[in-house]
Amino acid sequence: MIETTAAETSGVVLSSGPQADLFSQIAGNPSLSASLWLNIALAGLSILLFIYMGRNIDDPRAQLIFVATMMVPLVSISSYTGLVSGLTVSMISVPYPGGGSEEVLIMWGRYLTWTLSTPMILIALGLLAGSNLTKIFTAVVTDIGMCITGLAAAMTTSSVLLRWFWYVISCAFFVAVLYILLVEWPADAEIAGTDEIFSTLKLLTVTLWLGYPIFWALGSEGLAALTTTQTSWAYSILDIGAKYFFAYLLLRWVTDHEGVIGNLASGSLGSATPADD
Ligand code: RET
Repeated sequence: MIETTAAETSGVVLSSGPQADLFSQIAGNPSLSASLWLNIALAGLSILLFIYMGRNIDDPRAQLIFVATMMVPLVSISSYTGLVSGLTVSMISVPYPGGGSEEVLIMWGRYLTWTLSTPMILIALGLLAGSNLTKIFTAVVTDIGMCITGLAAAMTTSSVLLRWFWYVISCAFFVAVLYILLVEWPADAEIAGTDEIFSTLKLLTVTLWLGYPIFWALGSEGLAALTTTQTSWAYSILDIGAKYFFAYLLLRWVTDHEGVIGNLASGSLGSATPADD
């Protein structure tokens, strides 16, 4: 008799090969699967809710904030579909600082899709703060640098030292992002009159974003103090706060204060020195 796996009997496996094996490995681990499916469900609900919330927004700058924020759950649902299907995960031989290496399931698709989702969060925050193009550009490119070098850290297997060197480079980019979030934009938001909501979102963002490099270091990509499933749950929970909850708070404020955003539009985005006149 030919043996069939749980995934095969459920009728979802149509092929065999490395990707199908990874898919079966994830599907066969209920907790790991749940950490991914929960985000697919929440991203789907967020998309529907945000479309509904944004239905009457007329001001172009408020619409731009909406589009950028809407992209966050849209990228997220794509990201988690890539992970759960086995497309954007690999078995990688991770070298550990104590010596030796281990073959572990690495969800590298996360780092790749953060390259698309995190700039959207920063664009929305920069627009909300009434910041100028220079600062928004700087935040976006240093953030992309952080994500791509984080991907390089996760995928480097040749040398433990170089793996962690990538990690340090990524952290350096992150410091630049934090500087803009903590120093530049709060000052802009004060002038723009959006400082109250900005400071709430800044606190949420900075606190949760700091969790990512911490869990990278503790997780299966770093020191392996946590298992792959625990690491995946850590990122999934951080994602719920940093994406859907963040986006909900921001969009709720924008729908209630469209006029404030509209008044910002005439001044800041085009000029090099925003709102200091
Ligand atoms: C990595 C590892 C290398 C060092 C640093 C990292 C930072 C990641 C961050 C991710 C934020 C992701 C979010 C996703 C939402 O879609 C790449 C983990 C600094 C801050 C908010």
